[in-house]
Amino acid sequence: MDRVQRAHSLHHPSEINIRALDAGEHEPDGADVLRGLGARPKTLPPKYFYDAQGSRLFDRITALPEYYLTRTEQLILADCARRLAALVGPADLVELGSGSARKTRIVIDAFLEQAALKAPLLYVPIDVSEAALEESAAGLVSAYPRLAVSGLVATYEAGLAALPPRLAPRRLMLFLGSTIGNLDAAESAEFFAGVAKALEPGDALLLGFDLAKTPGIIEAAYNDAQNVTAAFNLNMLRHLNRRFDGDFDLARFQHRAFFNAAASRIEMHLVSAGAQQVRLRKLGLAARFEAGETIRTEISRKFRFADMAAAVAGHGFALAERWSDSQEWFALALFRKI
Ligand code: SAH
Ligand code: AVI
Repeated sequence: MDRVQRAHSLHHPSEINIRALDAGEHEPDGADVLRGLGARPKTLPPKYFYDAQGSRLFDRITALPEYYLTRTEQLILADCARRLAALVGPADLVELGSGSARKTRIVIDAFLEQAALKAPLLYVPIDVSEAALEESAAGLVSAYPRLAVSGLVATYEAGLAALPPRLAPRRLMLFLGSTIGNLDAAESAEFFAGVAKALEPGDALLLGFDLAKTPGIIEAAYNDAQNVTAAFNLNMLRHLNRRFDGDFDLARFQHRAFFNAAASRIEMHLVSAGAQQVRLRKLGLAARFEAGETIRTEISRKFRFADMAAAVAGHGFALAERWSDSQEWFALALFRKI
């Protein structure tokens, strides 16, 4: 059986269609957890932040005074959306890691305004968080009568391999929020290869990414005064406990986030408060921790524009336009598939 046959429909009001896909053909659920906790140093994939509570916590992060990323990207989008729609022309919108899709509304508004667009506008959100996808899709169709939402609860890879048929002449792929920074160089290369495969010549990719800046500004964004980022980090353990019948004691791990200048990235870790053993029964795993040992739960890379442009160009894209804020803290780049 292939992935599409295994997919099941979650929802069927007329304008919403949401399908849940298996993570992939290659791996059983949790194989990446086993690999990460078996490695030295220990790591866990950031996708496990995003159960329903994790998506809510991320939403709270985006409103924090220290977390400049979301509001900066939102300002840039508000400035460039009309030009973006004019450059791309009538297109289906496909968004990877769509989350609440709040910023996406600015893009949707601009594409709905296009005189040439024949309704409906197709929006394909792809996200591992079923709760975030359900909530954002319901909000979008009630706000936009001319929008058809065809969502996929899936990893990027599985979602890209199962896109619905096109309605418009072009496809615009959106990857916002600097979520690209949560992938390391090898994962990014694989990601861009998957995006390139899902696009035809003339299609477009809009990428939002955080730019390198004074480390203190970046570190503050991941160490907020209200400890919401700490709660977000620790929530990954709660999610793993529920999903894999585990016994992580959240009181025995601490949030740590710092800027690794050599790698130009934030690293988020969970630090073990003492020597302990943790079990994830559904995975048959017993992991030992020494006092002070950490699990790296996330990297968040901070880029130079030219490096990102070159990395994407290497996958058969040409840079069509770039936008930034007045402080050059965050960038949006529009690429056209060659
Ligand atoms: N694009 C939104 C949300 C960013 S948070 C914004 O800019 O604010 C990252 C989103 O990506 C979350 O909603 C999370 O559930 C999703 N995500 C993380 N890893 C994923 C993966 N491997 N595949 C698909 N979605 C993923
Ligand atoms: C989703 N991603 C881009 C966020 C980031 O900034 O790397 C996730 C996050 N982690 C801590 N705060 C926010």
